[in-house]
Amino acid sequence: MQSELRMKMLDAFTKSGDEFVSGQHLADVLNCSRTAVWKHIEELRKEGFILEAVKRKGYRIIKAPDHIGVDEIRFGLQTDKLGKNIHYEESVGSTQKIASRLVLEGAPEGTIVIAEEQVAGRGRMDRSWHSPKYTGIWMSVILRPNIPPQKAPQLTLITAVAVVQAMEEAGLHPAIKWPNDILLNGKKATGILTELQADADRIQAVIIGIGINVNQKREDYPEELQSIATSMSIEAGKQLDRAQILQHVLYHLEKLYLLYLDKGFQPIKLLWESYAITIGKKITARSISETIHGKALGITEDGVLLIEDESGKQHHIYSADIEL
Ligand code: BT5
Repeated sequence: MQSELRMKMLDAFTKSGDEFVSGQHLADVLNCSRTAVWKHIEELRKEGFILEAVKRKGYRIIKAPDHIGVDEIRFGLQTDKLGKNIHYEESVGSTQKIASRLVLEGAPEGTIVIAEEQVAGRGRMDRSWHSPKYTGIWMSVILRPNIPPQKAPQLTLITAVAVVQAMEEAGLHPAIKWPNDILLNGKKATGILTELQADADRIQAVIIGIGINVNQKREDYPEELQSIATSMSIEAGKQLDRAQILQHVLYHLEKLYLLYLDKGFQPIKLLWESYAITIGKKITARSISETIHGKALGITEDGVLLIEDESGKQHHIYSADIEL
């Protein structure tokens, strides 16, 4: 919509306060037909406005879009480093791609890339991640830990604990499914993708991609995801404040990351295991090269999953999809 029309429309709604604005009044203000008014209203809806339309009364705005711009993230953020440098975009392919570029340009540790929408959001192994506008937290966090590359998977587990803690603050009861899924009520509500830029023995940067489904409604998911995905809002039964959840995630992630750098993985491992649904259960782990059935015993110091098969043999699983 042209910005002038948009301004006129928003002014008309502002003036009317809680009252409805009739379609005819909007048509007069915008100097267009009633059909064109309806189209403009639909555009506002797509931009994230929540509108009420009542026959013979007209329209009113219930809520302006819930944006998570730089100001919304910064105001109230309780961290020293994470999120102090924010790269915000309305729409991107993938925040991971932007973060990789920023790493090469020397972005400091703690830089975050955040987008309202991803049109080519990525999961592991080139899978896609559904990231519709104004509904979730689509974020990449740049860390520069001084650890060997093989320890990087631990950062996925640290991040999972941080997201779980932030979800608990919203009154929910999440569980972790190794390595990178957070489930609410048995369905996936968050995915984590950890990518590395490293030399043979030194990490340049770790880019942690976090996708949290916050305010999606069930019908917002494509059919193939409806039975396996959920959002915080679906489970909480109300709309949630994305900026606040994001701040909580950064707060917990920073605390856990500092604990990890100071004391190693052991304290995080204990926390992680307390939230993991996989441990002690019979599971199937599918990777590109093999499929293993057995009992999940736990994770190792490096964050590797240990499975014991029927013959009593133990397997170290570095990367796989888990079925319970
Ligand atoms: C993941 O991969 O779960 C990692 C997702 C990471 C997303 C973040 S968003 C910010 C950053 N920028 C990016 O481009 N990515 C990161 P994986 O375990 O491979 O799971 C992918 C599978 O989850 C897909 O094949 C679908 O089946 C399912 N899926 C896709 N979108 C989903 C969604 N919004 N909610 C729940 N499940 C989804």
